[in-house]
Amino acid sequence: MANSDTAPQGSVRDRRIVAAQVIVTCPGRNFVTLKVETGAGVVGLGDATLNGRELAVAAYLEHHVVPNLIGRDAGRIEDLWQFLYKGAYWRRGPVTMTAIAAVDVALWDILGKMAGLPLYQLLGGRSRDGVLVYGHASGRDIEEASADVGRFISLGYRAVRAQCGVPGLAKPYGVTRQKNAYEPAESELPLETEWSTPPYLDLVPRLFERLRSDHGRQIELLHDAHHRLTPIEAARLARDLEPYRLFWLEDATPAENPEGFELIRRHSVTPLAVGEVFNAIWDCRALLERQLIDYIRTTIVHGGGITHLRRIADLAALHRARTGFHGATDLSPVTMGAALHFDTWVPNFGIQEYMQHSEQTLEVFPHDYVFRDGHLHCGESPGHGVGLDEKLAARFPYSPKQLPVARLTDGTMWDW
Ligand code: GCO
Ligand code: MG
Repeated sequence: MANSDTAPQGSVRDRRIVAAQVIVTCPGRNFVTLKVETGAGVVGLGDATLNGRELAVAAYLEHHVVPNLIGRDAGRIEDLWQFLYKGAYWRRGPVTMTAIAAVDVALWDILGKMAGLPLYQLLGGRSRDGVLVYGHASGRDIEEASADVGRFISLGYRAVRAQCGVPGLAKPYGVTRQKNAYEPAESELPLETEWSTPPYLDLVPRLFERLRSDHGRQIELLHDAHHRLTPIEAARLARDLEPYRLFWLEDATPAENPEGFELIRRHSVTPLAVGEVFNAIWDCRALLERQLIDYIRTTIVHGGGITHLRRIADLAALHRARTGFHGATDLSPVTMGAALHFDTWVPNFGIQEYMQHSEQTLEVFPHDYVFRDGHLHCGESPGHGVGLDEKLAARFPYSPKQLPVARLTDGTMWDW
């Protein structure tokens, strides 16, 4: 049954899955990749990286998913998705949904390669010429952050996220401490960072006032509050930011409680983005149906792959919300490649986050997407267009790293 409609074993059309392998590599940061191979020798790749919890997904794949894949028809993408989702009995959750996403993306990659078509073509074809992206600017103070926004503008970016150090707080979120781009997972045990809301609420409107005065009103500006505020604090920030016309304010308050977003909406028209920590349509449902957000951040790798993201994007479209996929460096180039094909097709596209990977990472994952004039362009090669140099990957073994935690100045655990 599972394999009844595939061609004879070993023929060029043999879609049976004959091998699936989990590859963990750390070219500067950890990535987990699933490689699936068919009887005809077609290979598909899926990203399975869950920052700080990489080996949990690797083990879930190795022990609980891969044995179920062998012998099945790689062309039955939908059925395999339903099998992995419903068949586990234990539904949803970041580990499970990331593992399902890895399989799903690998199978779409295989389908594209078998058809000789880029993934966006399989989804329904091109809806736009390029994908608008936003880069990550930051600074230890307003001065530095504004200079960094200027640097992104000079590189051609049309949208920039800006984060800034908060007076009196060491190790603020989103501000780079090395000369490289900001990378949150730096240490084997979580880095303890400090948080205090009042100086932050005082600073952020001043930051954006300065950015508008230095860079004008053309550039799109974004900000990530990273789940730190209570609903009423978030409402105040969203209202105070209105004069500076943000593209979005992200994760203004933890999203487990949709009522919090009702409170923000009551006070402000600043567009809101949420969902990078969601993993299923059920997490997105209340916020979308109650018209409480404008952009949905849930992306392919943590949201069950392309098959499930199509459903989330369609639900968002009903409420005139648009996609704004998470694209931090802890999502591998495989996710970026797949996301760019999805972004190229999806009718209700908003923006794509683009936090550039290091040179070392990009060497391990050869890819065909390119940045031009503030946009990323997916390539035309069959599938999602991202590969893995396994020899090079093997030179960078797994290195345990966790995300930081945040505490209030009196030591109370807070949301990081
Ligand atoms: C973003 C995110 C990231 C996350 C990271 C966690 O908007 O890019 O908030 O920086 O913190 O992806 O692993
Ligand atoms: Mg974020």
